[in-house]
Amino acid sequence: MSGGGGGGLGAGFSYQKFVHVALEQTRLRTALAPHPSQEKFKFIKTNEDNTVFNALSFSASKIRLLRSLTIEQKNSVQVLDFAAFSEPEYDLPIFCANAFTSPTRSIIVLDLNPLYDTTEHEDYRGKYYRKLMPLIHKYSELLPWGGKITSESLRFFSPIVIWTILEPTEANHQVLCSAFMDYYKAWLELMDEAVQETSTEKIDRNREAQHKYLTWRAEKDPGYPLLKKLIGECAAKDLVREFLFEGVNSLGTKSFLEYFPEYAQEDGTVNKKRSMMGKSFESRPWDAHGQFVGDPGDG
Ligand code: BLA
Repeated sequence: MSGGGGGGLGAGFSYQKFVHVALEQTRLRTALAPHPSQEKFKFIKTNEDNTVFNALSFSASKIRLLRSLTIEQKNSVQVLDFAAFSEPEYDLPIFCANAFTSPTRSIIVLDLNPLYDTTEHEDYRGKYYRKLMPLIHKYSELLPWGGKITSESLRFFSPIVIWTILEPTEANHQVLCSAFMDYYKAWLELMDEAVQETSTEKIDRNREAQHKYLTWRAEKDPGYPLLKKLIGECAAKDLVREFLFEGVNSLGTKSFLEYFPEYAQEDGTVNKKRSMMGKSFESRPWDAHGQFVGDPGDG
């Protein structure tokens, strides 16, 4: 597992290990069954022969979808996209680990993305994040805030989000691996403790919140241009809608513009821009208690 020349990791490491360990941990707590999307996406053909895709998806009693995608390009790009979505009977956060590593830098988002915006829904913040705040205190120095970010992303992030840009060194990789496991174990713990909701109204609300999240990411994920380049537009669209954000076609019927009307253009189509608000938040916009203190104009 040693890095390539000069400590750069573009060549010598793999996110596959993260996936293996996470699946091992999951199996200690619940029985995983292959998800229907698994068959179709097991073998993904790429336009470049030095590139390997690995896609896995499962479900379990409380887990609607647990899926991972890694992309490995010899001596250059390494990608991890690992996420877990609960059944709508639970209002569990969405586990989200995304890493894009090139020979010069790693762009990382690691979070338990809230199903409900934690600034608007203080009860939700209290329920899940109050006791998780030590996690961000543990890592905020080694994995510092990555600087200005697409402002729309903030509403999908929690007060413990790790958003960082790192030099891809062996040491940073070790820290990231440790943070990934800490965050994932925290999610598994919440999953274990989660009690099934019985009110139809609340279940419907959870389902719609998850659908809104899936709708956002299926339309605006920053990884999409690279996927398009590697496997072509059609296959990339399929991968996004039927694998990575599976559920976008089935959990709800609202369209992207119904959830995010600010993206509507005069002719009724969706604005292709990734962001209407632009980038902001120069520094971490939550205080030590997870209270939002951000000012978009702070930088
Ligand atoms: C960049 N990826 C980014 C950035 C973020 C994320 C925050 C920085 C640019 C920005 O401000 O948007 C990730 N953003 C997220 C995530 C959420 C979000 C996870 O809002 C969740 C709500 N990244 C991947 C994958 C690929 C990838 C799978 O996770 C490729 C297949 C690539 N991400 C990628 C690339 C960039 C990037 C190439 C730099 C280009 C850019 O900034 O658009």
